[in-house]
Amino acid sequence: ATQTAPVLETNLLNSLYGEVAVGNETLTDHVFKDVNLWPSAPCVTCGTSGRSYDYGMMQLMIERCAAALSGHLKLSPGERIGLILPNIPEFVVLIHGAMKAGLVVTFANPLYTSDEVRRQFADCNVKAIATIEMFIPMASEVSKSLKDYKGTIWVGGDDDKVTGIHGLRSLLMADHDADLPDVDANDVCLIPYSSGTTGLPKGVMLTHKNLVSNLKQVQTPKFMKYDGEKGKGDVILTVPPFFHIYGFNGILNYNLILGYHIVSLPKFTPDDYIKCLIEYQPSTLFVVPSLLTFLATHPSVKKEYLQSVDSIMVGAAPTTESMLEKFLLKVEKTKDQIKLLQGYGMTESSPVTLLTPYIYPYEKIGSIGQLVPSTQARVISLTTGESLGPHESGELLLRGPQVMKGYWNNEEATKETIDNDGWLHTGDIGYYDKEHFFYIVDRTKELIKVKGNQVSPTEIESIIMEHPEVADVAVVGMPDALAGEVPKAFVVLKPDHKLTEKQIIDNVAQKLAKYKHLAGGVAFLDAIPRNAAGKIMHHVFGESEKWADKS
Ligand code: 4UV
Repeated sequence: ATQTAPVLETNLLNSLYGEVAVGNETLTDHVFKDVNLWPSAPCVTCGTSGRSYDYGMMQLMIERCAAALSGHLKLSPGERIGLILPNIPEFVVLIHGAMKAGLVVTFANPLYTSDEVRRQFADCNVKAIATIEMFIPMASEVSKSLKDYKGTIWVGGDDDKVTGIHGLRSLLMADHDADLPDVDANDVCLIPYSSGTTGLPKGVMLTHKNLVSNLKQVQTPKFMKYDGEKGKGDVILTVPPFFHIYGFNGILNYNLILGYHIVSLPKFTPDDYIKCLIEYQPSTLFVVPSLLTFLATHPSVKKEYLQSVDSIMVGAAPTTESMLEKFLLKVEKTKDQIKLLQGYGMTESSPVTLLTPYIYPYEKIGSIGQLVPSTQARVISLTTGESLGPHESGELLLRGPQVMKGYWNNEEATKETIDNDGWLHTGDIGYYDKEHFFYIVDRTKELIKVKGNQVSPTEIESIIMEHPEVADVAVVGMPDALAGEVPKAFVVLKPDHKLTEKQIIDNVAQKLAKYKHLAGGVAFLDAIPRNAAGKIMHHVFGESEKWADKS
């Protein structure tokens, strides 16, 4: 073992930006640490309704929410609360109020069907749900399968309107007798769901320390607009959901720390987005690649609307260099006038591991960036497992204090993802250059990314397998100009069965959120390629004509 160690140390990359101290602050304390310096600055605004709170009011509501969850709903530290909320200002009240009360939050996409929400909330044993009026019936239905359920919170409602439901307004107005706990920074505070490299979505256990470390890592002057200075009052416009790790920690918490005005849309429409560009004059846009494509190609986006914008942050799925350049051409800006920044992350790493510096050489455009402080990387050969040198592609491995504690109730998946030396196996294929800029070129994992959203092939495959006529199935991501990828099903039917493409598509559509629908269609095959262990070789589909549609 001593002989191989030096070999392993070769091609082990450390961040060029040093280390950050991992403290003992809780996430909410860290995020709102400087709030007293700018209490009357606008904090979060709903870009659709205009509803807005300043920092002082936000802090007050968070404290009152924590007291209500603990004192009125009787939720105890460590218990889980599920949020089914779009990007609205009250999202911040609920999530930080819950964390202040020592609760563990899990969030679901409001577009989910009740089956999807139930699966997630039952898996981590949710005791209370907070949602908006539209989804109260879904919350009530889901709550029937939850043990020792303590109550539903109606964000935007009053107590007396629906019996048995707690209106958030009433909760915040009343005084509650609560003894808030001392929260330990090593405690888990967030369980987002991710399918990781394989299988169904799993709960990702993130501690205060994981999330705070990551916020400290990205608050490194080189990666920041004002070299680390806060309180400049910039306006940011953001669409990525707060119920995904990019939207929550990478965007929301990061910009709250800086005292920025966060304008967000609960639901993206081109008209609302353009209205926000004109009305709020944001300096920074946080996007996923499909939104960048919209900005670069949609006829209704005029260059005048982007006059206030000086930087755009893009992440969560692959971005092409040509799309970044197309965008600059469309808005007639130079790379100095609008900085195109890219970040790479995973739910399992809180999320940021790589980021482009605020100022970086133009020839590196398309790179996912450099390692943030306290983060190490290796790129390993897919065949030999050895660590590779510059410009050699292999699987990207990452290590740092932002890496999750593990998957919830799933030691096996944890062991498959984080090895004994603490390396997170990303399932992404990439390389680095001599200046330690990284590039993603492919993926070994099964995950499909539709407009930055995770889609687990296994989840769709198991629904298709429910048809008694289906003998075998594989779901694969197919390239799509706008969404990046869309799911397509390859199906083997039992002899003489006549199940149609439409029947398969409709059944998936009934059970899963829209972005998981089979937009890539269905193809019928004679056999699904599987390896010796019986695992579907998802990767083969993209490569070979032999799997082409035979229907
Ligand atoms: O688990 P997840 O859904 O997590 C994310 C998190 C994304 C980011 C990106 C930039 C940030 O600054 C930030 O705060 C959060 O998407 O999916 C993880 C997988 O998404 C792909 C890759 O396959 C990951 O394993 N992915 C994420 N970012 C990029 C990407 C990227 N920049 N380029 C290519 N693929």
